[in-house]
Amino acid sequence: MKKSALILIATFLLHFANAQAPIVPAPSKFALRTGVFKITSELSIQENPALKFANQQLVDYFSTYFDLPVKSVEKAGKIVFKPIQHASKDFYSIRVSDTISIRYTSEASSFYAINSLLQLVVYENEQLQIPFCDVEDAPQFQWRGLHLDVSRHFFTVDEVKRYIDLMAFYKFNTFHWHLTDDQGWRVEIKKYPELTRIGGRRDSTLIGHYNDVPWKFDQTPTHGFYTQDEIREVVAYAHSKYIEVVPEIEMPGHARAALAAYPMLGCTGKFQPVAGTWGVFDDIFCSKPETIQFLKDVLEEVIALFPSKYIHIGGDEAPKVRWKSCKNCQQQMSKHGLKDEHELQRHFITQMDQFLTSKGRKLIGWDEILEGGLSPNAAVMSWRGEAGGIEAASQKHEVVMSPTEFCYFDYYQSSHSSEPLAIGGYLPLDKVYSYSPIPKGLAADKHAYILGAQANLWTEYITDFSEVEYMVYPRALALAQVVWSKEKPSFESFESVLINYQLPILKRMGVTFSYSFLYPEMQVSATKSGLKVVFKSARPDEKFNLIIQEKVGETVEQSKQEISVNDTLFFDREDENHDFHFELSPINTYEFMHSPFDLKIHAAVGLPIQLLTQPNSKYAKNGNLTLVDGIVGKQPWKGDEWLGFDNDTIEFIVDLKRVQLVKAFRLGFLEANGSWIYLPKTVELSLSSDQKTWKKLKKEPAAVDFRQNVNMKTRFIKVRVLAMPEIPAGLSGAGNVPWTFMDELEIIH
Ligand code: TNX
Repeated sequence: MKKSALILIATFLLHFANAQAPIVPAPSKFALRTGVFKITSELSIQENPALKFANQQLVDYFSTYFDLPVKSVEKAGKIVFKPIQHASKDFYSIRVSDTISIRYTSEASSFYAINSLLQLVVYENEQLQIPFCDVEDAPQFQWRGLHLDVSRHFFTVDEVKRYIDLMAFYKFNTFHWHLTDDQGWRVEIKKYPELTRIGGRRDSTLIGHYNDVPWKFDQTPTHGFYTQDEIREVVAYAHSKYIEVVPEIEMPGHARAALAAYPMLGCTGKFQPVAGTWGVFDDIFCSKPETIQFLKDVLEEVIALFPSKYIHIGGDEAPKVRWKSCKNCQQQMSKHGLKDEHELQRHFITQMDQFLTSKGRKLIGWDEILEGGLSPNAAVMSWRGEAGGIEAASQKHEVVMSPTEFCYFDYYQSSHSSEPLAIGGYLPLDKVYSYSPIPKGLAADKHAYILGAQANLWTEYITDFSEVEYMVYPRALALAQVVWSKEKPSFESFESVLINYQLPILKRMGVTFSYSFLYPEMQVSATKSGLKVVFKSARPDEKFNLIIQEKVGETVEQSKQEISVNDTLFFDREDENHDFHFELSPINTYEFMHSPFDLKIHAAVGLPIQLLTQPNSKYAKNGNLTLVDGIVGKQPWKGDEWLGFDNDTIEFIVDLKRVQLVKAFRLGFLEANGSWIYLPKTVELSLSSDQKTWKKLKKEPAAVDFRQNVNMKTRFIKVRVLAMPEIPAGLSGAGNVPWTFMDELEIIH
C-alpha cells in the first residue's frame, strides 16, 4: 500500500447496559429477579372467553415454533390472568415466578402481555425458560401503524396474514391496506365487476428503475385481487390480533386502474390500459356527479367489509391538468363558486367526508387534502414532511404522522451497493429510531390531535413477499418503539437488544429480515490536507479484513489488512488521481453481506466549501463536505451521496486554499425525474484570488457530467447553479420546485 493510506489505531469500546428488557417495544418497567420459570410440556393457561385471542396467540406460538402443546384449563393454570381497573388504557403487568400472573385492563392488553411474555422465552441448557421478572407497560400512541401497498405488487391472503402476525407481535394495532392505485384495483366490488376483471390486471410491468431510460418491460401479465370473502377473512384475522384494518381507496388521483375498467369516470372518457409504470398520472377521476356517485357506491361496499372507524380516501398526487380543460369540472366549479381546481378537490373530498360521516365513519387522507381547505371532519396523514400534520393539528383535526424522512420503508436502509433495487432515499434503522411523532413546531395544546404514526411500504420495486419482510424488518421494530414507548431506551441499547434477543426471534419465525444495520458504514470527514475515513459498525468489537485496491492510472495494486472499527485511514489530496476500492469482510462469524466502498481521491477532496444556499437537511448527510468527500454520487440514487437543494438558485464558494492554476472544473448532477430531481439549466463560475473582485466565466448549460475548461489561476471559485423555478406541466412533480442534486466537485490541475 502507498503512503497515502495510513492506518492509525484509536480503538475504543462502548459498553451496553446489562439489565435491558429483551422486549421490543421496551416496556415502561422491567426488573429481573433471580430464578427461572421452566417451560415443560405441562404448561397450562387459564381458559376465559374474554381472553381467547391472547390464549390462542400463546398456544399457536408454542406449537408453531417449539412444537409444544399448551393446555387450556378451567381453573388457575401455570399462567393466570386477573382483570384490573384504574390503570391507564391498555396497561398490563406480568410477574414471572413459579407461576406467571398477568394483570390486564382490556382484552387487547392481555394480548400485549402474552406477546411480551413470548419475547421473554429463552432456550438455555437445553431448556425453554423465562427468567423471573416483573414487567409493567402501557402504550403511548393509539395509532401504531404499518401500511402495505398491494396494488403495485400483489400479495396473497396468506402473505397479508403473515404481515399482520408480525405486526401483532410488535404491538402494532393499525394495518393500512392500500388496495387501489394506478397499477391495479385489488378489492372486489360487486356493483362494478370490471374494477377487478379489467382493473385488477396489467399486461406488463416496468423492469429496473423508473429513472433508467429507455424503459424496459417484462411483458408478463399480472392479475390479482381479493374477493369480499377473502377481505372479511383478513379483517377477522386482524381483529383476532387486535389490529384494525384501515382500507384505502385512492381518489381523485392514482385512479388509472379504475379508469381502465370504466373510462367514462375520467374527464376524457378515452380508454387507457392499467398502468405498468410508476409515478403520477394526469388522468384522474372526474369531479362530475356520476363519478362521485360511483365512488359513494364503492365506499358503501367498502364500509360493509371493513368495520374500521377510519376510511382512507387517498387524496395525494392528483394533477389538475384534466380538470382544467374538462367542461364538467369547470361547470362544478362555477356551480359551487369554487375559485380554482384545488377548491374543486376540497369539494370532491367534502362530498366523501359527508358520505362517510353519515355512515358513522371518519375520512382520512394524505396531506394534499389540506390544499384548497380541509373538509370539516377529515383526519390527515402527513407524508410530505411534518408541515401538513402541524397545520391540520393546529386546525384541530386528527393527524397520523408518516413523514417520508422517517417512515418510508421503501427507501434504502444502507448505502451498500448490494441493497436490492429500491425507489431511492435513505432511511437507516437509527433514523427510524430517532423519530418522535409529536412535531417540534406544534403547540402543546394541540399534541392530543396527533394520534400516532405509521410506516408505509410502497411496493413499486418490491416484487415478492420475502423482500417485503426485508424492507420492513428490523425497521418496524424501531418504529414499534417510537409509537409504543413513552421513554425510548438509547439507540445503542435498542441495537444490542436487537442483536442479542430479537434477531434470533425473527430468525426463529423465519422472517427474511435485513442485516443492513450491521454493515459497516464508511464515514468520511475533512482534515487540513484531505480526508479521514473510519468504518462505523453496530458492533464495536468488530474486526474486519480490509482489502484495498488502489488504482493509479492504469495500474491496480491490492493489499490486505486487518482493522478494527475506529481504526482510521488518512488520505491526502496531493495524491490526486487515486481510486480506492475497499472491501470489508468480518472476521467474526456473523452473517454478512459483501460490502464494497469506493473512494476517489482527487485534487479537491476535503477542501472548504462555503454554502451560500443551504441544501435541504434531508439530503446533506455529509454537510458541505458532501461535494468533495471522495464519494461520487451514483445512480440509482440512494439519498446519501448527493447534496440536494430545493431552491431555484444555488450558490457556493470553493476555497482552494492558495492561488493555483486550474485547468478544468467538474460537477456532477443527478437526473431522476421520477423523483422530481431535474437537471438544472445553467452553471456559472466566477474566479477570485481574494473574494473581493470576481471574474465571471461564460455561463454554460448544465449536464449530468458538467465540465468546464478554466485554464486560469485562482484561489476561490464561486459556483452559481440556476434551476427551473417550477417543474413544467406534464412532467413528474409538475408545479413544484424541482430538486437539484449535485456531486462530486472536482478540480483538474
Ligand atoms: C408517493 S406517499 C406516493 C406513492 C408512492 C410513494 C413512493 C403517497 C401518498 N404517494 O404513490 O408509491 O411516493 O415512495
